[in-house]
Amino acid sequence: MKKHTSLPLTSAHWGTYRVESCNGKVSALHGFEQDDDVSPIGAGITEVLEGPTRILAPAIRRSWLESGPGSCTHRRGTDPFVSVSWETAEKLVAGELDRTRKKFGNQAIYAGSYGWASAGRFHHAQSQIHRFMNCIGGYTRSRDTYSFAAGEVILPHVMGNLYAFLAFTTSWPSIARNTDLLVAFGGMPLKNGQINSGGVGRHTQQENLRMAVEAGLQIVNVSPIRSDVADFANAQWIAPRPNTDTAVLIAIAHTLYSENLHDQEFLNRYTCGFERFAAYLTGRTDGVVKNATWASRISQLPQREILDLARSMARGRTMISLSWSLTRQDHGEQAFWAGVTVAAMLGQIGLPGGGVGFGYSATNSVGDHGTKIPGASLPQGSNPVQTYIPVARISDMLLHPGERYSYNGESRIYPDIHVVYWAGGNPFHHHQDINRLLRAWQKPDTVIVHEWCWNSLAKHADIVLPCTTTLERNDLAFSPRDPFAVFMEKAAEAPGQARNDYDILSGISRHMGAYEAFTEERNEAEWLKWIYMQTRENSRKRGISMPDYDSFRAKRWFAPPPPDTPTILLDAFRKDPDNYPLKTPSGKIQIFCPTIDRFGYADCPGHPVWMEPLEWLGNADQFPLHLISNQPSTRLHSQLDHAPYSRASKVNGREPIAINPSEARRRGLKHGDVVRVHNNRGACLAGLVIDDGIRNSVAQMSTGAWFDPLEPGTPGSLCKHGNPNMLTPDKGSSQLSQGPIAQTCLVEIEKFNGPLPPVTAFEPPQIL
Ligand SMILES: Nc1nc2c(c(=O)[nH]1)N[C@H]1C(S)=C(S)[C@@H](COP(=O)(O)OP(=O)(O)OC[C@H]3O[C@@H](n4cnc5c(=O)[nH]c(N)nc54)[C@H](O)[C@@H]3O)O[C@H]1N2
Ligand SMILES: Nc1nc2c(c(=O)[nH]1)N[C@H]1C(S)=C(S)[C@@H](COP(=O)(O)OP(=O)(O)OC[C@H]3O[C@@H](n4cnc5c(=O)[nH]c(N)nc54)[C@H](O)[C@@H]3O)O[C@H]1N2
Ligand SMILES: [Mo]
Repeated sequence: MKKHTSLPLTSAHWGTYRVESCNGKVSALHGFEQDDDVSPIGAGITEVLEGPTRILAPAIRRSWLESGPGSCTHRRGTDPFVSVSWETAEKLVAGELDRTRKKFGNQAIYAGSYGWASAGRFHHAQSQIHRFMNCIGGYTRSRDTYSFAAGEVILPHVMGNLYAFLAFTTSWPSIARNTDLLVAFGGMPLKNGQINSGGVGRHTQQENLRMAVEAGLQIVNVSPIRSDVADFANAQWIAPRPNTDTAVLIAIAHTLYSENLHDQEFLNRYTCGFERFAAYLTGRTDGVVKNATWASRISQLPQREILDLARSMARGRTMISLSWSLTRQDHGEQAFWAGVTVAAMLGQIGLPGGGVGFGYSATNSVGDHGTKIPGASLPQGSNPVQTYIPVARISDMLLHPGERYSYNGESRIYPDIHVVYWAGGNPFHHHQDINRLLRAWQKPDTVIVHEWCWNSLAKHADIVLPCTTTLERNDLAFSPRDPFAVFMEKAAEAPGQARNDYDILSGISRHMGAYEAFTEERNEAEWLKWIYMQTRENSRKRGISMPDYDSFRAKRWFAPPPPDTPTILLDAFRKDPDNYPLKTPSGKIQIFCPTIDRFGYADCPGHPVWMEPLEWLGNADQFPLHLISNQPSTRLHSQLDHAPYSRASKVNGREPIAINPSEARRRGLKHGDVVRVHNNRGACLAGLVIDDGIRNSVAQMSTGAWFDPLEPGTPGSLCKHGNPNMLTPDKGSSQLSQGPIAQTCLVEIEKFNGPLPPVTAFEPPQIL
């Protein structure tokens, strides 16, 4: 490893790497010497920088080019593309944006452009596109995330801003020293800790977990999947039916209350509205006692297991970890609200190693003990257009322009979208119910996409503009959640005519009279220096002394020393609630929330409640398996699915789906079979894996396999490769948050007996 320390660095959401290159091409990536737990996701990018999946020139869908905007939109995904020059592409894009803003107004351009894009502060596709759109009069934007919309909308009503809690999560050293029991709802999968949005210098989740386990930490993994906590942690595995955690948490609350194990003083001083919740627990409000017997019927956990868990949580110092996956469910607000309520009843919020955390190991940063660099970003300007959608309502918006919907106390109207502009995200990966998305996708006149690879999004666009990867440009990585600042050095020439997103947008802005406003006449080097200097200034104010720009560039990275003491979430609030109130209307934890209560939503009342989700094992009939489409261990979402590491994980070329031996036996299936996974919304093929670490009646299939329809352009067609979003429902989590609910999904699996269609996901479209 030592010999690589003189090589340039690059940064990705999955880690930092030393880059070896030769004659303008990258030959290898080597793990960063500061990182003892390098992710294997990164290295394989070298294999796909060039080759058939790489987009080399601007391309226009033929019908669109020949007959103009809105032509044969049902042929998106089947029409061939025509290569054009940059000059032509720029003029077509500028002309179409101009036509749209003049004829329909800027709100008819949807540029929410959700997605993870790449690490690097300057060449961050969303920052670029939003800045550009603001320079040409604005756009309809999106808000919240696919990660945890239900959580990020509910928490400000209950406790405060989720992002602040993620930044100040009680850090692992505090857990190792103080926590007796960590109860992880949704586990703490190390596979997810490989990732950190914006880059990661050192992967620390594994060493932290080991340190805590060696110090005697007991862990309970509450999850349908045993491997959600690493084997070495010797966790107790409790597997309720998926989507029933809220009922389990409420029964834990009931047990604490009825056995007088709760901390009434804490509830009095730091929370409000507990009485209303207690009346629900005891059944005074609805005649149903929410005890362990009740939750046992819902979750199918033995009643004893729930009682024992509640009692052991009250016995010592307990940390509750609430995985983000709990929010990507129907009524996904409730598990976070109920989890916070149980933590409040235990009275340990703000104490070392106690209380609650949101998703330990969901990314490397959650619980990481490091000094974060307050990195500056590219200024976005301001958006004069007021219209937005909760991000996961995209199909609804396209299918129902002018219709009303509820969101967080407001009644809003879907705008009428004519142009969809996407850079740095992949809705054909991330959105639920792709068959419905395909129908919605026919609505806009024009779909414009910046991509570097011929994935399903690019194939379903009208105008495809080829962009660079991080290895083909200079950039700066500082994640607001990671201690490392990295100078990302250009290591290869972009193949073909690929351009940086910045250069693509600069070119278009020239045709729209927005060049000066967009670029401020700075080039890449000038913007990088500008961003660094802003960051250095922000850091100085926080007592972090960053080197001057030239020294930083020469050394290529910088990391401030870690803080002297561990972070304890809400310790100031606990010590002095009058001077450090929470950012809620009462300044306290709101177990009952008058604001939400006033909204009058049947699907999100004023305190945590259990409600049956749309689909769960309690109403399974024709489709008896609960599908968990969780994050993949071998890639980031759909990114690098075409690289060797992800492709090596496929079974018979298809995305693996795991069920336990008895479910396999019942269906006469064996390891390696190609199966058809289906429900009333759609179907995909997958490769069967048998794993006794999967709960009964559950199937696990990661997200991210590139969508590969048997009959392109035809909603309802089988996906040959294994994209689970063929199956997931497209419904808002509630009227409060309208978040995505991918983890609420029932399916059936059967052996696929027909002739096996070859996977074509990684083949480019026809280009004329
Ligand atoms: N069923 C199911 N679905 C899910 C989830 C689930 O758990 N289950 N999880 C959801 C969650 S939490 C999330 S966050 C989303 C993630 O969804 P996305 O963030 O949309 O997924 P990515 O595959 O990361 O998409 C990023 C895209 O940006 C492109 N890209 C990378 N760098 C650049 C660049 O520099 N410029 C440009 N123009 N493009 C670039 C990549 O090629 C890729 O196509 O998925 C959601 N979907
Ligand atoms: N390697 C890798 N890491 C990633 C990502 C990636 O694409 N690849 N994506 C990143 C992103 S964008 C995000 S938002 C985070 C997401 O972080 P998480 O939401 O934590 O990720 P998941 O893997 O979807 O879910 C974690 C586990 O929750 C369990 N689970 C699902 N449903 C239920 C349920 O109803 N009850 C219980 N008790 N458990 C349940 C599943 O078994 C699953 O393995 O991950 C990040 N980390
Ligand atoms: Mo996410």
